[in-house]
Amino acid sequence: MATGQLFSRTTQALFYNYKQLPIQRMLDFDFLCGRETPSVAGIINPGAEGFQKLFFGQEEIAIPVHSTVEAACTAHPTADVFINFASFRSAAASSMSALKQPTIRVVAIIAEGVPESDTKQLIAYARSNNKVVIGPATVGGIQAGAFKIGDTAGTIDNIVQCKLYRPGSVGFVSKSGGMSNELYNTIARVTDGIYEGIAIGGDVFPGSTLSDHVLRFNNIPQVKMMVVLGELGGRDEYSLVEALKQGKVNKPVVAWVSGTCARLFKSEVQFGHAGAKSGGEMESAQAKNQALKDAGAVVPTSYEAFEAAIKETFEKLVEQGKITPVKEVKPPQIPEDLNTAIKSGKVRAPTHIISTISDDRGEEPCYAGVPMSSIIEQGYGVGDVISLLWFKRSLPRYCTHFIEICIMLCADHGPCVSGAHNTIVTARAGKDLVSSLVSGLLTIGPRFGGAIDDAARYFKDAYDRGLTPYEFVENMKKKGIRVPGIGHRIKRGDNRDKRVELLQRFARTHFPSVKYMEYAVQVETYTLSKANNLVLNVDGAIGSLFLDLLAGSGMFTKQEIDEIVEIGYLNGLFVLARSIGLIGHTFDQKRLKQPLYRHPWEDVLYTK
Ligand code: Q5B
Repeated sequence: MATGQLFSRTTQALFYNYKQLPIQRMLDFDFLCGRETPSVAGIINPGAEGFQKLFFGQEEIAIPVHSTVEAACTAHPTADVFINFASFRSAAASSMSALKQPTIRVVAIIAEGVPESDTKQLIAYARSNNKVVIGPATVGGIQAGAFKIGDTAGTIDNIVQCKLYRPGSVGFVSKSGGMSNELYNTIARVTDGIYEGIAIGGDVFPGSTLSDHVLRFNNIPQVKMMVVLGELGGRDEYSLVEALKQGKVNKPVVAWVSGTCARLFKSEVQFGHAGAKSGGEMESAQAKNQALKDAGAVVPTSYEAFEAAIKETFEKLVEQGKITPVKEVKPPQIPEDLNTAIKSGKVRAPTHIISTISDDRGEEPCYAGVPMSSIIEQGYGVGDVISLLWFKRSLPRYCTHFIEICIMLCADHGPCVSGAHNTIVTARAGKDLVSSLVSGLLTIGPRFGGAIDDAARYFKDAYDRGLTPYEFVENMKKKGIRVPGIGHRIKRGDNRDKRVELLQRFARTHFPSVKYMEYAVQVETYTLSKANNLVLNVDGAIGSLFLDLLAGSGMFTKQEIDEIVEIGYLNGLFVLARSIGLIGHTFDQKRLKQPLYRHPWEDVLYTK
């Protein structure tokens, strides 16, 4: 692998699996470094295509999403790094298909737990095709001021703290991703910073080794010294020892192998990484530190002394004139995400919607402030829920019972009424439940079922103004308006609507006052004297009785009653109730496997 640079300020990657946070962190890093192009050219999200919106500095950009590795590589032939955020189950297969693409040069595998046999195949393929694998089980790597893999180096604050937004003179390689963050900090404190940092991952078989990267750093002119952090277990460090002994590395190497404490344990110890277990003596941290020291690396006596050793080595190079410490630059400020800024109280933003009836943000949803558990535990019914969500208050039981009676009585009125007919025809045309339902609901209006509000408006106005039924009906006639709530296609003076009788009986027994209903009955008496079909219908009964409920319950002010009537709440009762029947008709037709409806010619008058 030892050719040199893996990345540059123009390197672009393909990102496998849509993970919003690490991609956004890469783009924020780009902005911090003053890159002109985003480092993520495309996203591969198996089975999905399109675009993902992300921020590049202050601007939103749309990054193309591809469903396969092949499609992404064809679309972005200059993107040569493949960042694989697949799970351990699919990481090997997707990494192999990336390695097989001629455009891909570097593959970083983040997943832990990739089967070792799969990793070995990836390594063999990569080596024979002159490609580089970083990982598995890695956070990735970073070239300061140029390119960053996924979550490497953590938050923007940490990246700024570690001066990773501009290149320094130190090449750093570590097994551990977590510890590399620690070392980025240490190196920034005592040197002019990182040029490139790689975490090779903690697996027994890493895709690329410590010595692979040290030898590569040795070929990069900007890297003046190397820092290596190994760990107990495995023999990877010995290939570095060999390289040092053979004189293949001519820049200073400061190294430490962690895990010296393993000797304090009586039995074999497995640390966090799969590869980090104390095996034989050769694999101990002590043996590896000694071997590195003997081969010429600067090896401190403890991890605590690591920082001082790095500092000393760096200062020596500066004294020798081999390093001219880089000039400090001030990185740009990354715009803070609105949500983060709001959370921290730094900014405020106007809301776009106001809602007063329900809230699902807490532990349980609330209807008008009443938690769902109270609604269930206290045995609330549908009438109570309607009173909370429509009227924003708990109404007395007789009121909520009345609402429930309205719902039950209006749930259906057979297949021949306008709504049911439409629903049946729609269901028979093969349409779905929602289409069949709304097709029926759309017939609800001033003639069919939707006369409740107007009935309430006109009866209230006439009663409150003290009009006699005669004056009221004749005034309406003069204006050419049919009295809402009066008249029915099949009900007659001698065949009254049972539903109306039931509602009236309930109200007479439970309501404190039924003055509006009695007025409607007087209107009916007058209209029946004109024609036998002009009965008080179910809309008229509900409209007048709801006026009595609002006025008699003592739960509403006069203004609130006017507003309810004005806005028109009451048709909602019919809409809600009849939805039950219309849904039933849809299921009925589907269950009966009814064919497409066609109206018979004989039932149409064809005329010119
Ligand atoms: N005339 C309901 O009419 C209907 C008059 C009137 C003065 C009136 C009609 C009407 C007001 C709206 C209303 C709700 C269209 C009805 C419902 C739910 C349902 C349905 C179901 C269910 C019926 C004959 C003569 C004419 C008219 C006069 C009629 N209504 N005058 N005020 N209100 N009502 N809708 O039978 O002199 O001959 O020209 O619009 O309250 O929808 O079961 O089916 O649960 O599903 O077609 O119950 O009353 O009568 O149009 O032949 O009129 O009476 O001016 O006089 P019809 P028409 P003239 S409940």
